[in-house]
Amino acid sequence: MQDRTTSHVDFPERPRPTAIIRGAELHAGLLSHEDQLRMVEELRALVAAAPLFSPETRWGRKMSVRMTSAGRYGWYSDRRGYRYVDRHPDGRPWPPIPESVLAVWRALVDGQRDPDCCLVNFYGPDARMGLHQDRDEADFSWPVLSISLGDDARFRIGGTRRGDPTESFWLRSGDVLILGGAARLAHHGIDRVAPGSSALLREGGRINLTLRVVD
Ligand code: MD3
Ligand code: FE
Repeated sequence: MQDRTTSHVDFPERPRPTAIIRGAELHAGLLSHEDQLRMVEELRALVAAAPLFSPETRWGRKMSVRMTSAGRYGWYSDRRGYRYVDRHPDGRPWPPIPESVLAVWRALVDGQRDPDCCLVNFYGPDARMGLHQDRDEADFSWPVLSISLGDDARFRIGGTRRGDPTESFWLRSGDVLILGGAARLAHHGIDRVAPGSSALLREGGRINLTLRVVD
């Protein structure tokens, strides 16, 4: 196996995916341990400025994943539905997207535009995310980029239609996934996390960052 890790999230050339699964481009192990530690430090400051909260679904159920955001927009959900909003529920604007996170987007995504939103999902041992599509954004020609940190997670991806067959694989700490093209509208979710599989986060759990262009 070629060593694809690097220590300062500045890649000498465009990294190539290690696998493409149903159109999803997996960059397994792209972020070195040092990259991940630096990112977690920046995320601790982010969460201090924009605390994690548990969104409610439109059916009034609390999601098991805790969330917050950074950037011009953050993702929000309550009984009125899912939407992007320009501030945290506490009324403060979302903090800026951390530089270490922007560096990954700039290295892997074509086009001269930075993302509008960095959604931060935190998974405790019992958190899951049901199969869904991401379609609250205006322009599906921009990919979504996802970064996994902490415990391993069983990721499931299907097709554009809800009944399409699905395939599962593990997302591990330091993995980056890019969802573009037909995969941009694929159904996907997290079946479960594997508690204790990573020592990156002292408190345990899993963080997933998703970077999106919103409007
Ligand atoms: C496929 N997050 O935040 S990341 C989400 O691990 C979300 O927290 C999951 O689904 C998580 O909406 C999965 C991988 C991912 C992210 C966005 C996608 C897969 C995607 C958008 C379109 C298709
Ligand atoms: Fe999603």
